[in-house]
Amino acid sequence: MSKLRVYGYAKSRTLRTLWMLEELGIPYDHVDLSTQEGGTRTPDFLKINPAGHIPAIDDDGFKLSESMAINLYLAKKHGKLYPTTALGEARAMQWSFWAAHELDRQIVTWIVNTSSLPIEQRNTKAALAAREEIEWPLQVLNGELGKQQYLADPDTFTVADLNVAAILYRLLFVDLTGKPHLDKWLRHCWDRPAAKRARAMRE
Ligand SMILES: N[C@@H](CCC(=O)N[C@@H](CS)C(=O)NCC(=O)O)C(=O)O
Repeated sequence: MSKLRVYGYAKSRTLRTLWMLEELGIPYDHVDLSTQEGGTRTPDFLKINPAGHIPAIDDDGFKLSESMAINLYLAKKHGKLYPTTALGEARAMQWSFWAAHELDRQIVTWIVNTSSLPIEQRNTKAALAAREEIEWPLQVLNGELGKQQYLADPDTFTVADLNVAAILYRLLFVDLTGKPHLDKWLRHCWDRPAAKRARAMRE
């Protein structure tokens, strides 16, 4: 059986998969693939993920992409951070799909156009629209986390928390005053030793 291989550099959504792998403590090979200069569109990489995005994994011949799906799969396969009931599993999927749909692209658009890009390339209109779009989902999350400590299982950190907190990575550097439950939960999730090891790969 060959070692699991993860494709993608840590300064990308691959951070999410690296965090999960660090939580699981399983051996893996990291192919530090960048999105620059067509790195994700080479014939070799398109055999791993025909969609040409990172992260992607090759788990002994089983190829999978989409960060949320990869993490759900890995947690379930290795029996760690995976909810133990059908209800918990459903909630983990619910939160992962919700965050991917309502927050992922929007947060990237906001941050890229307010800080990452050179000033002359920033699109202020797009940044404002994205910031507006994430306000309600962030309020929803703050409200839920005021009722219970974690997302899928009220008392236990699971893949649901990892997936959503990973999508919110850039909010660690943003003032979350007014959303105290979200702020506390986000910092608590990223304070985990495995999360710190993953972060160290990009910071
Ligand atoms: N929904 C996907 C998004 C993946 C994605 O867009 N990855 C970016 C890097 S963060 C990428 O591969 N961009 C380069 C490309 O599309 O060629 C996921 O969550 O895995």
